[in-house]
Amino acid sequence: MKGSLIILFLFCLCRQVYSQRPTSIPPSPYGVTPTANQLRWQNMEYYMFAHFGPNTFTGKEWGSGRENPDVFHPDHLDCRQWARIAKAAGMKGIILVAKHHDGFCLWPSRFSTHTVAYSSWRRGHGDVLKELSKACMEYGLKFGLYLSPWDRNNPAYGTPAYNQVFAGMLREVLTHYGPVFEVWFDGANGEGPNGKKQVYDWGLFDSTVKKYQPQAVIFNFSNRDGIRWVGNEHGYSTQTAWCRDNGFKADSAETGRQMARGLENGKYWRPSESDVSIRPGWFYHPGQDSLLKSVRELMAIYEGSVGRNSSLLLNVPPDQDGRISPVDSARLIQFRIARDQAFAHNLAQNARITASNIRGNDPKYSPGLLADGNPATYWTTDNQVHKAWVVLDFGHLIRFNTLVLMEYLPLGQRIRSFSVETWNGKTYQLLDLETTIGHKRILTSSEQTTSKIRIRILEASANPVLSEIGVYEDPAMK
Ligand code: FUL
Ligand code: CA
Repeated sequence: MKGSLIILFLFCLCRQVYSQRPTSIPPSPYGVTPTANQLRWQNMEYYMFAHFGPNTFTGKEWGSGRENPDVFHPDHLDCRQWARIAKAAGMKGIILVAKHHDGFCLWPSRFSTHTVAYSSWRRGHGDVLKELSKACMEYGLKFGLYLSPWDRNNPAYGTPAYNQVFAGMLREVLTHYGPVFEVWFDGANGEGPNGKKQVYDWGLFDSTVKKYQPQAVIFNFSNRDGIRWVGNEHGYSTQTAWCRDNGFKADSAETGRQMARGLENGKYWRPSESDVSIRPGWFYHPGQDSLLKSVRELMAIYEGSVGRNSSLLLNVPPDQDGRISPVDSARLIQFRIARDQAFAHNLAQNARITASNIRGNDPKYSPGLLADGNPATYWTTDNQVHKAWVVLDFGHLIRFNTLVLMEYLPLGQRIRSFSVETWNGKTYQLLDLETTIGHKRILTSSEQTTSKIRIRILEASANPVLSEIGVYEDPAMK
């Protein structure tokens, strides 16, 4: 009898120890997860697009491919100025349009006669990629490249030989200018000089990028290290936005909204990128100097892209001198100031944060880590707990109008719906009912006065893993 009691006691003890231990090991990843390249890219959030080429001088948006290379003469080209402005604007990199649909190469490609080498600009010795890649390095910015597969100049376009030409061009730009963080393939596929359309060899283009720049992410036609298009050129993602989709199909009939939204259980991790121009056109046209997006519009775009689990690729086209014009640079800096002011002081840092469940009761997963300013630390729950809440108790009344939430993506995107409530002294009142979070979610509201905020995770496909919460009072919205 005594012996069996001891055995029972030991059994209970083991069960206790066993049932507590597994929960404090980190959660397993859920579903498809990002690669290290994609994670690094998602953390960049905001970077510059630079459309520059013959169109800058001819006033066109789509060049014919028949322009005289001499039209390209940025007499005061200053790529360091671009980099200096991008840096001051808070951007993390610059993606240069190295070849647009007109086929003109901003580097001396040996696969074409429509290049800087055939222009009288700098007597044929100019190379924009060289200057910009160096400037980016100097200013600690990442360097990316846009290349249009559609080529209205190349005589081989429309024949299988062109795929080799394009792969050769890729090899040139990916081997001469240092590390490239993103390669941007424009999907446009029109007719070339012989009236034919090209059947693109995406597999070849994809493997060429991976061969020479294995750390690069690829927009938009790849399933490995892929980035998807957000489906519009206005800079807006949708409220529900998943990092996954079912991969690219060249003849996709997906609508813009479907592209922005992605798929909860898609086969590939392919987060979206939102490309938009600060001006009406992608290229610089002097007549558009008074038509720049306002700071208010840019803030709305930022919240609609970065704030909806996408990234913001903002086009700021250099002018005919080869410089970013003063109106554009002034607007970028005003936008930076507006963001700095909006996110100046995270009130969550002074709140006491509690949660309905803490994984294994382990301080490693404590809700306090939601306001430590470090996206690498997170709060999470026991495996079986998919619904949970966190409360931020400020101890006194605070005012806020902006809330930021971040999901810890190395473990996959899990949260399907959540609510935000404020304490009115007696009960919690619903402020917002939302769906996905992803890398970052920014929610704005009218000015709220409260002493407590409760965030409830209502549905998640696995235990929720949140890395940061921000509570702000944007003075511009008061
Ligand atoms: C489109 C192009 O046709 C535009 O000219 C621009 O480059 C934009 C970013 O992509 O497909
Ligand atoms: Ca954290």
